[in-house]
Amino acid sequence: MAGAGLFITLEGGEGAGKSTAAAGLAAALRTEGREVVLTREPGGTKGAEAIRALLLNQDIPLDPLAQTMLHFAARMDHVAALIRPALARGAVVICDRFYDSTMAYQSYGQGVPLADVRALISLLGLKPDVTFLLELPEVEAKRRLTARASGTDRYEEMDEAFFTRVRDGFRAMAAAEPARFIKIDASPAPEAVVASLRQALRERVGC
Ligand code: Z5A
Repeated sequence: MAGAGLFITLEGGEGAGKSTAAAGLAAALRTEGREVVLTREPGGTKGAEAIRALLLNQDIPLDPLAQTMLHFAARMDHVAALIRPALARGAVVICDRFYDSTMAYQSYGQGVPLADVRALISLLGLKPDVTFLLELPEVEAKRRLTARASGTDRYEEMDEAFFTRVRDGFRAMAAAEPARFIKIDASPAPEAVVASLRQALRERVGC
């Protein structure tokens, strides 16, 4: 495990319900008396949130490798200032997206060589203990996002083929690392999805 705590990440396509499930899991664990740090990427610290604003702004063109470096610059600060200290004091850290999103979006989606992202991961030196991959049919994810009706960002502007590559990328990563990834059906109601996460966590790490 990462330090004395437990590092959990949630991954998947946009609208799969990651943020909702992460908040639900955090609430469940807090009820059981655990200290939980709930955070997200890109973001999580003041510096990383400033980088997030640049990364999601579709009016500022950025080369895919530059986006990759910015995602990792934000992540380095997030890990150093928030995640590592929390793990060191024994907290459960739940992070909405982490480096698997860079693999999926920048490598599988935008063509940045996987080896470049792997080199940055090794520089980071921190791996999640458990990664939940939330899977939801595209049509249902679109329905949820339309119902939410928020503004669009750089990545939401991409075409269908991009999102297919991202989805295939997540599946390939989950297949390559079955000891870390847990696939979750994200189509039931929010409470049922949280119950699946809680149960899977108990089975996988006994927590
Ligand atoms: N990105 C990247 O390219 N490289 C990287 O390294 C990283 C990220 C870290 C961040 O966008 C973008 O950055 C993201 C990838 C890229 N872009 N895309 N595409 P973000 O942080 O703004 O958004 P997101 O991560 O894609 O998440 P999201 O759009 O907020 O979706 P979500 O967190 O998976 O879903 P949600 O907010 O929990 O739920 C969406 C709606 O569905 C909402 O109205 C809920 O009330 C509803 N919902 C949730 N769960 C359910 C269930 N179970 N049933 C019914 N309705 C539900």
